[in-house]
Amino acid sequence: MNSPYRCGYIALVGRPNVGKSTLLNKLLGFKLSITSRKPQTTRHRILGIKTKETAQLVFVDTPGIHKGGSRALQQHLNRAARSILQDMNVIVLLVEAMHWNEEDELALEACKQADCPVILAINKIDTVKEKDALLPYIDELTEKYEFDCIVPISAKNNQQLESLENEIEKRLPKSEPFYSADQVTDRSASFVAAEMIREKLVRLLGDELPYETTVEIEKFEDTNKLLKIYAVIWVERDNQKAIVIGKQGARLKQIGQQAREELESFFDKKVYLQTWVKIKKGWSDSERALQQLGYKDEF
Ligand SMILES: Nc1nc2c(ncn2[C@@H]2O[C@H](COP(=O)(O)OP(=O)(O)OP(=O)(O)O)[C@@H](O)[C@H]2O)c(=O)[nH]1
Ligand SMILES: [Mg+2]
Repeated sequence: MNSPYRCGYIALVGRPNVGKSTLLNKLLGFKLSITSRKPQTTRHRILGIKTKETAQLVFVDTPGIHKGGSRALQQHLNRAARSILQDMNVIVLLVEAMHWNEEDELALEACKQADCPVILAINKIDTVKEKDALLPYIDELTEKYEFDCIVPISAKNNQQLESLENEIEKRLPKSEPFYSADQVTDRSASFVAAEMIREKLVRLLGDELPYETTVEIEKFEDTNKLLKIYAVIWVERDNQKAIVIGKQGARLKQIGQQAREELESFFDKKVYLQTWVKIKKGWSDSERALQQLGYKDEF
């Protein structure tokens, strides 16, 4: 009863697509960070704050650590994921059951450089048909580093998430909460809105649309009864614009509808959403354009 309050920062780290953002949303109990089947979905650091009676857990979802390409955006994402690790109280290194590769190795190397406990969470255990195969895999990972503990989980199916949360919580420092109990993220409402729209783009367009798409909120008006959101979807080329808009605007309409539903659920309010598609040539390769779109001032 009398145990002191705990509070601290917990980084969710790992290669792209292992389920970091899915795990964050499940731990929080609501959808904050966007997820998709495509690797490199998360592009920005985002805090998810969970306030409980015993502790405040400040989760940090990070872009997946991957083999760096030459493009400015990709390099920026790798740097971002690494720099986040410096000020953490606990790191959760997320890997996928039965699939360890070079990029996991990179993520592990980044964790080793940080000066805090590292919990290994082995995700997607629901996909392992032969449960016996998991034990030798765990043994193999144990050899790689002295992890503080290892918890096999399924973020998707809510398996073992409570154990993981307990392991995290008991490693947090004794401290008063950093954030007020009603704050769920450090990000603005318009950031969340832009991300939810981007998720629909990634999910609905899949491989048709390359990496060079981003969303900017031009206006965000919160009236008594209605949220009015005006968004621009930036692409690099004419043909990409046509893909996003679709035949007679069908694609864009679908994106808008799905995003609006999600936004209404997140903000618990009616949403009016207006979207435009515009072309900005070569933004993902240009340092200046990255800055303009908010990729450069976060760390
Ligand atoms: N079967 C299964 N799939 C999962 C599980 N957790 C996440 N996924 C799926 O894995 C894919 C990637 O999930 P994300 O949460 O977007 O992964 P991420 O690590 O945040 O990816 P990046 O942001 O690209 O680094 C999605 O299709 C998820 O539905 C799980 O426990 N089991
Ligand atoms: Mg993610």
